[in-house]
Amino acid sequence: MTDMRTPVRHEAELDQLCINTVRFLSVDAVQKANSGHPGMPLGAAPMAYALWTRLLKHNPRNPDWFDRDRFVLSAGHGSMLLYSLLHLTGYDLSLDDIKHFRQWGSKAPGHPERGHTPGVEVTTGPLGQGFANAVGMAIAEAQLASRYNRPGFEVIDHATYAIVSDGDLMEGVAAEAASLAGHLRLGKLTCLYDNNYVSLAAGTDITLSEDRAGRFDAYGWHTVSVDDGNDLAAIDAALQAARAETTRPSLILVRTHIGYGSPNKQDSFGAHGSPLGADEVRLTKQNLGWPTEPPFLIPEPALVHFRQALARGARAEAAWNDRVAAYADAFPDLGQELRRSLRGELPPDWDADIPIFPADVKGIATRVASGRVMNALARRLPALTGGSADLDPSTYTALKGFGDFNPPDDNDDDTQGSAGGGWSHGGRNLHFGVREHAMGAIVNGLAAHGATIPYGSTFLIFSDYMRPPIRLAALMGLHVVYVFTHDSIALGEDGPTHQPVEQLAALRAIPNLTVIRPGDANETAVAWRVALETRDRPVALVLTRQALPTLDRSRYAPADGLRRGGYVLADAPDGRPELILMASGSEVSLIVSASERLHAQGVAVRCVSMPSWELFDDRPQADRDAVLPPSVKARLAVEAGAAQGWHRYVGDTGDVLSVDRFGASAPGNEILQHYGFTVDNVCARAQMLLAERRETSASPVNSIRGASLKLGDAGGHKVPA
Ligand SMILES: Cc1ncc(C[n+]2csc(CCOP(=O)(O)OP(=O)(O)O)c2C)c(N)n1
Repeated sequence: MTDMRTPVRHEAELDQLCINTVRFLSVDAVQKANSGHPGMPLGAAPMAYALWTRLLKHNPRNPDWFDRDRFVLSAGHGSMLLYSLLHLTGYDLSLDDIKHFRQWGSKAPGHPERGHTPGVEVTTGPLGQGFANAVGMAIAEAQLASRYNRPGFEVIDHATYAIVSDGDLMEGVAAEAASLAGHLRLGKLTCLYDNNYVSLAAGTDITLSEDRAGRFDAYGWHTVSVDDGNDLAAIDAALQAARAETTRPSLILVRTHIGYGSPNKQDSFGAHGSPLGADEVRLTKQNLGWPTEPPFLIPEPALVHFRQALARGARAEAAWNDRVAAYADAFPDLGQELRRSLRGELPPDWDADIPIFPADVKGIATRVASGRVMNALARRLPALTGGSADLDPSTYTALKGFGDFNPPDDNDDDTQGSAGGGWSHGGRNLHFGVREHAMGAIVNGLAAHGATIPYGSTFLIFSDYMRPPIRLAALMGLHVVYVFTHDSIALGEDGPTHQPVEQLAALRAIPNLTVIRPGDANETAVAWRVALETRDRPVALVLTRQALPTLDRSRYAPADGLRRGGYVLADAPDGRPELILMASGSEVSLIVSASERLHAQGVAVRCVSMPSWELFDDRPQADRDAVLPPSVKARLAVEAGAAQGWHRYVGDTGDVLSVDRFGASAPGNEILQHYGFTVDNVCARAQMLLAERRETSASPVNSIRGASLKLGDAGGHKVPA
């Protein structure tokens, strides 16, 4: 048994002491919580120890130091492994937090959560996501290095590491991301694969028999195998080989044993997700020569060794600060730009080129307006970077002339699909290929990395393919922008497989995600402003394929009303409506036309644009009541999507013109007719509501029926403050 009081004499002895400290801190925490995953930390502790004490560039006193290496525990269920490393190396995570692992108020939650625990880069747990986040981080590093570094001034120079598990490699999102990472030649990305042949419910012999190294070789990765996960020298050598490899990402396949050291549970799925049990903890400690008491033992020599990270980290950060200062002297403009991007600030006048779209009855699609706005932003906003899942020509998301992110020596002859500006790791146009899921997770990695404002784009229907990372972006509060186009049955001929119905409702159900469906080109411009100013959560822009009239804002309320989520476009005389029509996106122009007809029929109608429920719900009650006065019960919402949720705004007595079945294959206009999205039908539904109101009550608002609606009159709208 290790004598904890005597100084360690040999380096190997100290290594072993440190590794076992990580192991049993993790095991004791899981045991005390009576919940968690002890098997993974027991097996993966040596590789984690080697990386964290010998290679990883980090400063525990400043987890936000920008040029730190990024570390992702993709196998988030092994969270105690990470918490042990964070505590031992000196991050602000106390032993008490670890003793309260998985308990209310502890900084050591069940799975690693970004923003909750200092030093946790990304929230992980849903397998595969962390792997793809790491790819995004490596892309961010490569892009920023290419933009900012100058000979002799390497201001951006860090690596990205991840520990990944069988489950990670089984998930499709990791396959997508790995394929892209290989193609992009992300040489500073290294994944350590905890290759233990056991997952949650069984050995992997019943689920996973492909040649993993061969698969990654085929993706264009550099692969190294370590036959014994306890062989530190072999792990070190593999890590060094990965570091020396600069043109391919590296996968180090480390043969480990889940639950290593546990006499009765090693190599069994029983060690995966349940505490070992008091008896087995004791037996495991005895087996590995560790004192059975006290729990949470941290031998002094181990702590001293781990805590060397503090001085090393402080030195590294200080050297970097000097480097950045010298850089800012040599390249003042770039230095200023870099510092601003690092702080996540928008440059002054970032929005100076955003176009104002002239009123136009024929109008343009909001996807086209979005494309113009993005390109107007790109020059002044270097942090803006992103792309689509092979749909740029349809989503209008290419930043023209701002380069394509690809290996520099690729694609010299074939410039198909290029946004212009050259192929390099400095390109701001990311080409995700047909990989929506990875795109979602990769943009999360870019946002978590910092100094970028990433966007990802596809058809709204395929937001379903990226729902898990959207949810995680919202959970992490990442500043990501989604550009979802082809937003309804109105997209037409592609038919029901491509026509979103329930996707808007599904996105709105995600907490902390702002969904904006602008009603015309000028609302689209404001939506982009909101998306860029909103730094603490993701924003989804939901845009049309088809052209929409650009409203004449001298006649209707300014598009800036979008900031309030819902605003009165045009009102009944004296602001006393008997009927409210509300709509988002493409249906706004429909209710505007219907309002004109109803007004001619003598109805006192208010027309409300509702581009964003989340922005609207954020307003004080009085503001919301000013838009939707509680006394007005006749309310009709019009949206070419599922009705779910609209009753919050139309109330029990209101109505929703919606799409609650699948779409159809036909030209968009025809489908809209068949589904009732016509002025005739909106007016008929509105009149029915009014008739019902008159039947059920002698409404005082009836007295203003017949007064004139001032649509078309600049003073006609009444916009709440
Ligand atoms: C997307 C997703 N599906 C399912 C789970 C539930 N789960 C947690 S760990 C795990 C498998 C664990 O196997 P492995 O990745 O090999 O980890 P190890 O058992 O080696 O710790 C599963 C299915 C999850 N966390 N994420």
